[in-house]
Amino acid sequence: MAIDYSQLIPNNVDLASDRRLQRALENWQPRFLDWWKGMGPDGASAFDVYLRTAVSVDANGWANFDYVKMPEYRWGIFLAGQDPNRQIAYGDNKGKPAWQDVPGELRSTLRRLIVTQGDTEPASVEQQRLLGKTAPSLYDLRNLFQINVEEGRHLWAMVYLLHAYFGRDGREEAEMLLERHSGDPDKPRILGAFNEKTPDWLSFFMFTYFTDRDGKYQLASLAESGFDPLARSCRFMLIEEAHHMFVGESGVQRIVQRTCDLMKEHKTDDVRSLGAIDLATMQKYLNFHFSVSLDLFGQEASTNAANYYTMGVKGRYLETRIEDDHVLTDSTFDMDTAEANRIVRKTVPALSALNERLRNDYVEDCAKGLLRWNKVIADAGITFELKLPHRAFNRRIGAFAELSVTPDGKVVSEAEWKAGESKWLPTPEDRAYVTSLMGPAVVEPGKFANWIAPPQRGVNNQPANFEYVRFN
Ligand code: BYC
Repeated sequence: MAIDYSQLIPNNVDLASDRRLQRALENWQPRFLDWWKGMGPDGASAFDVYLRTAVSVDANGWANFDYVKMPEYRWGIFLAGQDPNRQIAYGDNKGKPAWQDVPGELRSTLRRLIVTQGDTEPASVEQQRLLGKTAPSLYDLRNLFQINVEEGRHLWAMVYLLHAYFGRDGREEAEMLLERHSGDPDKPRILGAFNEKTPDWLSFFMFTYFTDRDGKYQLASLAESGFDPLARSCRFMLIEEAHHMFVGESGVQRIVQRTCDLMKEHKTDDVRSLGAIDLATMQKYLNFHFSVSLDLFGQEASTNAANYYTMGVKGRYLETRIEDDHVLTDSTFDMDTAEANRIVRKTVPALSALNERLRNDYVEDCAKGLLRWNKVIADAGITFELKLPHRAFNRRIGAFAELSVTPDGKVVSEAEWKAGESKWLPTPEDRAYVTSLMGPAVVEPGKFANWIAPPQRGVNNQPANFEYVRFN
């Protein structure tokens, strides 16, 4: 169904036919806008930004570019097309028609998953609120704002589900999504990584590479949900998510490129003296963002995850392409876990290991970007390799939280770990150095901050000196 842009809330769910729901969402809309003005990109309301807005959910329609003032961006409700014959692909309900409404017994489970997903979206906008002040170029500023408005829309996607399918509880949860705030000691966001700071652009690119990629895997699992409106919402969100990860991957790559260029040109490892970010510091930021993002997958052994699967609420990554019985009651899974202060390999029931399985898919995907970054380093003739730390390193959630593990996977005493920490994770000094590079935003079209290389290509094939943001 085409998106109806004549409505106050653009949508492709025929909102006009349900007056109650329409009114409830129109009531939430000004609250969302207040939140955006208070917690969204700081001081950027009057800017004209070259943004992509979806005008339909099909291949031709979701990438429509024009200048928009962000508070006027048409946040709306867009679900991917419906397959009327869709069946639940796994668990006890395998083969039954997908649910168009929420089964009573799954109400609180589904609500909780939707709230957890929804909570991350505004959280990331809050985390990135101040980054516009130090953007390394107009190109990067525009990408930041594109991500921010789309995370806002992803919040809309979950709020629509809460309002449409969860009655009064859903409406209350939708209010709470605007009341919790990233890092707020009294009302923090639900998941750990979303209460961390994103104070500089190296953190931003690492976040969009590693943490948005958790988004990809969680959304892909929820896109397999038996609850069809959730599955269709997530399928459309995934299309937008791809750009966010591209911004992260290409952003880190451009920093690596600039650093390598300077190392070669000046025949030195000391790029800090040249105002760039050394590779060792990048490795520390990588270690931090990867480990924090691994925590987002939950416990290795999880009865929650087993129940979600068995009930048909949350599937595996690309569930329908996997060749097995899709019930998993007789299957096992091999994974690392912690026992008696050691990392041990165990064979466990596959159902209880679904979080870990998804984490495996994620880790494999994360490694691909490192291959590209390392190619830049190798092509420059520099002997250095960025590495993913061991998955037990620096964990707060799951079996490894109780162990002290080095990035190469060695279990050490707490004292040894503390002694090594400054080599593995960004120190206050490293953070202060990176922050010191974040000068006032570079606003001249085609110009870039000293510590990052230009992109290979412009947005929507625009030329290098394109004016992506007009400040007015
Ligand atoms: N922090 O059985 P477990 C994105 C809790 S990112 C705090 O493993 P489960 C985005 C857990 O709640 C994607 N608490 O739990 C990216 C549970 O509590 P109870 C976001 C945690 O449910 C960038 C207990 O520990 N989407 O979209 O299997 C920018 C037992 O754990 C954490 C989703 O996460 C944690 N990290 O797994 C913008 C999808 N981990 O029951 C956006 C929806 C676990 O004991 N969420 N706990 O009170 C889920 O599927 C699940 O909630 C989780 C947790 C995978 C997160």
